[in-house]
Amino acid sequence: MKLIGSYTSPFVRKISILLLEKGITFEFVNEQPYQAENGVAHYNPLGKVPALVTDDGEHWFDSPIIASYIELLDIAPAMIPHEPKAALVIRQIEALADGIMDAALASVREQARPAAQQSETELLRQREKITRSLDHCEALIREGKIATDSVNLATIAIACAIGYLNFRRVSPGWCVDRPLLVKLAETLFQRESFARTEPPKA
Ligand SMILES: N[C@@H](CCC(=O)N[C@@H](CS)C(=O)NCC(=O)O)C(=O)O
Repeated sequence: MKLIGSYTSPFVRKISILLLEKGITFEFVNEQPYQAENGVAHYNPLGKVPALVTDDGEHWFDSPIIASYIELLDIAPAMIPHEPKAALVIRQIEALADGIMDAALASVREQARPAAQQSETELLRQREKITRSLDHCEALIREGKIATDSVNLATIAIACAIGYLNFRRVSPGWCVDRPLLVKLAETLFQRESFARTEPPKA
């Protein structure tokens, strides 16, 4: 199995962690989707990472679909519950975490443009998405819908989103007044799968 991705993408990190937690061996194919002449479109016509290529040559893309494919392999530990409604709850939290990643990535891309072309309105719009979504996560934990010490697709996705905020210094004050989210992130960051997939420092 080959995982096509970059070491800085939080979506790729989510998939790497699922594979590591399940002990599935894979080859990491390093591709930079934002660099000219990259080979990502060969695996995903959208030109985005992650993409997964199975030993049978199937191509899977978009991280939620890849997560579903990995779960279909039926290798313990389960990262998505079997019961359909419980699975949907986990998938919705994954979608929320992915949305935080999307908004953070959009902010990073906006800030990479020449200063005169950057839109404060757009940056604020993305920041508000992140703030609302983090507040929603904190509330979900407070209401007992997410346990800070459970390891599943939802908690992994949330921790990857927070790891990306830290890495790119987007919303640097995210931890203020969100003690439960801090606890969740600190718990998951201690796992070997997270340590092994930390984005490069520079
Ligand atoms: N919804 C996609 C988002 C993936 C995504 O946005 N990946 C970024 C890297 S972090 C990318 O490849 N961007 C390239 C582009 O948009 O052209 C997923 O969950 O896989």
